[in-house]
Amino acid sequence: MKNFVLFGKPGSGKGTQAKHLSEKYELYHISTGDLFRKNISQNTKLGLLAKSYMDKGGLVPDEVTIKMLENEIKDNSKSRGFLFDGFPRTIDQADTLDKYLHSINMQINATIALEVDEKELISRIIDRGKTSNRLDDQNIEKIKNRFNEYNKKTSTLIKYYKDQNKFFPVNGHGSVDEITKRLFDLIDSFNPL
Ligand code: B4P
Repeated sequence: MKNFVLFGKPGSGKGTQAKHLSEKYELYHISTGDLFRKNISQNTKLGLLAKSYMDKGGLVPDEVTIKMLENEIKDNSKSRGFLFDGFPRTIDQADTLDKYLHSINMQINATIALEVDEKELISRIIDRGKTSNRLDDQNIEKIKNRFNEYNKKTSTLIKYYKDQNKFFPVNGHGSVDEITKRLFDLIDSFNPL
């Protein structure tokens, strides 16, 4: 079983590329952002809580996010592997994920980071905001807050995974197809799945 983390700043294309990767390598795709948005659309208690953070561009608290993630892994334990999209986003989330996977004889095999500069990210997010109805996409201050959250809480994961020799950066500029090909080439260069 192989498990990958898709890593990158807000809007770097994690969700976009996760669809292609999970299809080709038959990985179960877990997007914490999508799970929160599903809960919001169903007006659950978790959704209401998540919304109060997401709408401002902040991260949802770790204890809530980690519990939801563990349940999702348990419910899909027969999968060929997992593709974690947007998780982990803090050192606590990464530590808990490592310990949890270890307890069920699994591990993260690679963290693949999409690298895109902030000017391009702002333009992608504002563009999506015209149709997405996502409040966190529509306002430059909220978008900047998402970058601040990334810089304060998430970017330290680069060292965390580098120290484990599991960090693989990929150029995230270009067309969706070009980036997908770069990701396929990288994953195919690992030991056979
Ligand atoms: P996420 O749902 O993870 O979303 P994201 O960071 O905005 O975007 P992603 O990188 O997936 O980009 P996408 O493919 O959509 O997070 C949203 C919020 O949820 C967070 O801010 C936080 O509040 C909360 N949250 C989620 N996980 C959490 C966690 N673990 N802990 C705490 N809180 C958590 O692409 C963006 C846009 O660019 C799209 O419109 C796409 O079409 C376009 N695009 C993609 N690739 C492109 C390309 N090559 N060229 C041009 N446009 C492209």
